[in-house]
Amino acid sequence: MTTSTADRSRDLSQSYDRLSADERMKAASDYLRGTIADGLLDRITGAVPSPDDVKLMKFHGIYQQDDRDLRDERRRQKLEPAYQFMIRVRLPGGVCTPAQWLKLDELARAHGGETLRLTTRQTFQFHWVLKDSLRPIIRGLHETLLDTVAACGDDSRGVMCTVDPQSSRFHAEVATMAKRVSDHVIPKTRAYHEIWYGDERVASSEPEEPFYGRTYMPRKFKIGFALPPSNDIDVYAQDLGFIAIGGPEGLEGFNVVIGGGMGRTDQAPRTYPRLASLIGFVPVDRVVACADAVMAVQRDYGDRKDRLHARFKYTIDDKGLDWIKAEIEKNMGATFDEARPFEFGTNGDSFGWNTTPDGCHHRTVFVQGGRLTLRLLDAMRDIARAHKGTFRLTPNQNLVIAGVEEGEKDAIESLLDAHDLSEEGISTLRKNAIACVAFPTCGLAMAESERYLPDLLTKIEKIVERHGLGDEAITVRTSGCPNGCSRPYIAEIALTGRAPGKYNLYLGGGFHGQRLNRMIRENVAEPAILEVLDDAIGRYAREREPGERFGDFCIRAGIVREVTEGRFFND
Ligand code: SRM
Ligand code: SF4
Repeated sequence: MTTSTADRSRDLSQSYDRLSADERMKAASDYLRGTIADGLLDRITGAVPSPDDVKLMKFHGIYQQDDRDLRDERRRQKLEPAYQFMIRVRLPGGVCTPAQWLKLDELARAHGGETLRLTTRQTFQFHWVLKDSLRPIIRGLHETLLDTVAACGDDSRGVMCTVDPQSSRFHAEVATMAKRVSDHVIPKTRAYHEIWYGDERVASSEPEEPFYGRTYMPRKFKIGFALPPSNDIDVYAQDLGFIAIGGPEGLEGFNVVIGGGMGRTDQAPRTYPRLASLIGFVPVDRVVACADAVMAVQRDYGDRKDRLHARFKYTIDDKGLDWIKAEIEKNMGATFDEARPFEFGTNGDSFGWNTTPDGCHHRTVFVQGGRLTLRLLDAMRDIARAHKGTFRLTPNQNLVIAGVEEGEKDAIESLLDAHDLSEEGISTLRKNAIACVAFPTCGLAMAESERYLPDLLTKIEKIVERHGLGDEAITVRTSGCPNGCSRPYIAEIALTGRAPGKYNLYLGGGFHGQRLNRMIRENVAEPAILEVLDDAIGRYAREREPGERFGDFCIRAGIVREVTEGRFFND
């Protein structure tokens, strides 16, 4: 990766007093080793005792959590919290093989509370993992060439890629590109191999992290590849997004968008969600160099003193888009071409069977809230034993049984029937709704999300039905706090948690993720939410124009004001 720019992150790490505590911790961590290996041996606690190691483990894809349903009771009993861990797998483009699926299944049954979670960035999470199970899981994953490196932490996270098999004839090329970029931006430290696989440390005169240096990125950095007309990955929510552009001869290159991000903090008005800005076009052979160049700008100029202000979106707004673009071009050694025309149609998934020109069949399976319960695990285990293609995880937390050959289709269909896996009777509203995890595992949750969404949808479905709207496609997303892990600020209807049972309500996002929504009610309970929705959906049923989307209607009818700047502040 690029080392041509002065590595300001390494310069800065010399003057510790100018850096935030997290930057100092990273710099002193010996390239993410810290004392994690010792902490795993501590028998006194179910936690990893050093708070610095807890942070460093995120770079290894591991979060220390505790069961929040039990927190108060355990406090009363003077017991330590019910510590457990979440492990996130690195899975570029959300693709895995049946053998990998079977291993994930086996590990989830043995060590992960008999459940797996499909995430909004197309990967698997294990929850409910005890300290002693961390190594068995990571070594088990290694057996099928999976790992959890940089699934969290201040680095480039899992690279996303459109899954919709019908979205484009360039799908395979773009998926390969996503994997290439993911492999390229992965941290190079051997700490992971030493701690989790037990590899010996090998002395080397080579720099351990030629790109990242000792302090890695100022904050998480997210990359995604979209294939119009599908914007399932929500490209405008990525720090760096590539939008595939094809021509008569094949895939020509990508439009590049930068500076997307959802996270905001209710009490910090200077934080805001932002849509990524389009800066130009790069040909296929310049994609890796472009990723390098963009990341180098954020590495060198991102805020390393204030983590609330450290995402790339703030660097861009502080320095100016033109300045940032010029720096990227300098790093890349080339200028961007003018962006090419493209059009998105939806950010949802296409359910049922789809067939691609290569004759392969693909079946999208609905997974409510991304949660693979034991019933779904049983079904998918049987399917994985019979399936010869791949599985693809969608950014809407659903699942595609992909690459099914003609001769295999009946067998898969019979297994789906045998396990009663059918989308019949499930509304379009429900099939494309997203909920973040929230309680009981997420340490930052303020309100329920995954456990609340099914009931909330039932109530919204009733409103939609009462107003005679039929099976309407309206995007609904809930997050248990304003961090926005379900990408709520681009949904047509969104709730973000404020306190148990209380949410901010947002309306007016773009149907294919192209426009931010706006808050219409702050810190309200369900009756107030349903009242607003009843009114807005009722008006939509009566006053909408042909083909008009609910989010667009909310703007046109003046229910909320349009967000025109590509970002909104707390107002
Ligand atoms: Fe997220 C933190 C779950 C996608 C923005 N997110 C967390 C943590 C790790 C809580 C924590 O820091 O202790 C959550 C773990 C909960 C649990 O128990 O599993 C968590 N985020 C998730 C997942 C699992 C939600 C889901 O239900 O699928 C998603 C995992 C994605 C993955 O596979 O890598 C997930 N998180 C997102 C997204 C969506 C995306 O990237 O497309 C966002 C918004 C986009 C963005 O980054 O701006 C997102 N998560 C955050 C933030 C706010 C970041 C910010 O800039 O302010 C936090 C908090 C933080 O980083 O400080 C956070
Ligand atoms: Fe947790 Fe908040 Fe993310 Fe939901 S949005 S998973 S509550 S950090």
